Amino acid sequence: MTTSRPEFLQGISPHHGEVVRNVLNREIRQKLAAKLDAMPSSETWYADIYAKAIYGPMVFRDQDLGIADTIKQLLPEYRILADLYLEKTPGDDGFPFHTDFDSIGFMERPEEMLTVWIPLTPVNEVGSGQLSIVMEEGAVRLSLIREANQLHSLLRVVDPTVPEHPPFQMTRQEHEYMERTKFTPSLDAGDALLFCNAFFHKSEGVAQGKRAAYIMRLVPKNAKFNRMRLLGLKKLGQNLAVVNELLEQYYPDALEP
Ligand SMILES: O=C(O)CCC(=O)C(=O)O
Repeated sequence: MTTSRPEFLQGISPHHGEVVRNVLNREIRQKLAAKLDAMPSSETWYADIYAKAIYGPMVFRDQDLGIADTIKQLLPEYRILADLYLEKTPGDDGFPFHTDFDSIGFMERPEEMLTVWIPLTPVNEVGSGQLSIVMEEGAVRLSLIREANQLHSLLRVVDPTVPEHPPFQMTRQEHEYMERTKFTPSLDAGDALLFCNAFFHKSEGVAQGKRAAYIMRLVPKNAKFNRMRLLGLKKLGQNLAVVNELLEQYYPDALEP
């Protein structure tokens, strides 16, 4: 676990920036890698920026991997909603600083979504494809502005009477501030970095070989979902496997013809 946690951060997100060691042991990692290797890359824009990207392999549901049980013990107050697999090679750009509201804007409180990022190859030095997150209060405030901006745009997808607003943009100074203050943990294969998706994060470069990461998106068990924004994401074709499941579960009437 990481040490000092400012009170404001604790208040917004109890797990942001936590590192948990050896969440997936070698045997599970090997089984997981074999499954993911056998699956084709998804047809998403993720696949344009990674050597291989599988959006929603849903392998956390496989009994023989036991991932859901592991997470249940680690984070009993959460439920796993989705997963993602990314392979990154030296030529890939990866993601610059971002938050994930475009795909998870369906939550009443999107900042509560928790990512469990598990490298399947060690990421313990520069050039190994680490993940950086930012925990400074200023950056968190900026991220919440971005959240408001993206959720506004998502409402507009369904309700054209919502007026247009210029897209969120980061200044050079804000970008430099994040680079200066980012936290880039050293992780072994199977360790996990926990972070809330409302907080800025970015993928660092890979100098050689391949970096593989298995990523899960979790929500508090009592999370509430927003009907209109779910419909907005459905209209945009974003994160459809999860969006359709949530609509069926919480707003089945919205799917009636
Ligand atoms: O693994 C990466 O390169 C990026 C992961 C990421 O941005 C995310 O999980 O939201």
